[in-house]
Amino acid sequence: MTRLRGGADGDLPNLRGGALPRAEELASGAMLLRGFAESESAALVAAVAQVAASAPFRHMVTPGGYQMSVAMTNCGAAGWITDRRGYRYSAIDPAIDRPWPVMPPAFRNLARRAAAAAGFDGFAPESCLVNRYVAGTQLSLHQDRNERDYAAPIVSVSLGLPAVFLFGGLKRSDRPRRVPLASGDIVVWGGPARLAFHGVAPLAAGDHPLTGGCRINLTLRQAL
Ligand code: MD3
Ligand code: FE
Repeated sequence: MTRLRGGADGDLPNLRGGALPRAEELASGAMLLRGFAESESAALVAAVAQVAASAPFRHMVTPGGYQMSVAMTNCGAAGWITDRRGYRYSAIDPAIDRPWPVMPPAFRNLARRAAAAAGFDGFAPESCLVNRYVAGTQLSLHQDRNERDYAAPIVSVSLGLPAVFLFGGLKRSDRPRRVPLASGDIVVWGGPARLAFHGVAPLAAGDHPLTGGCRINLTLRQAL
């Protein structure tokens, strides 16, 4: 168990006489940084609202014809999309036929610091997918394979209602671990974990001071 700088209360003592563990290696290359984004979370949620004012959240359709229960939008030079033609990155938001909104510098800077804290220096994401979950929304097990270079990690930031993240193995049939994620938590997914199957269990209803009845997840990627 290691402790990293960056957590809002990373240096506070606790009743066990030590420091709270703020960083946990979930698997080789997968580092959970609890509370890493806590102190900036309100600013991040405000920036998401700005992005969504230009590129509204929408429920995309999978190649198989199913509408996703997760609502999505993007910012940055490229955004992840799906439709009947497949999964891919696009510089244009197909809903409005315009480029995605600029990535807020706070997103890029936070992702760079988190990646560095997990051992990945020089992370420079040009794409941020914003996922919005309400009660009952889930994301079924999948791999992220639409990026050009699997050597770059993916940085994910959880905001608002807590979720149970499902972290599987390199085969779909590997039984996933259940990892609770709270607002302000960041996970850096690199190394062998980069191609692990993963998903999100159905969101429990709740009311969070930052986001009300939803959970927002940012995934920052070097996609191009
Ligand atoms: C593990 N999003 O957008 S983020 C996705 O909470 C996605 O919205 C989830 O999976 C969410 O593709 C999970 C955590 C995450 C992202 C990418 C990964 C975990 C990952 C790539 C490889 C392994
Ligand atoms: Fe994913």
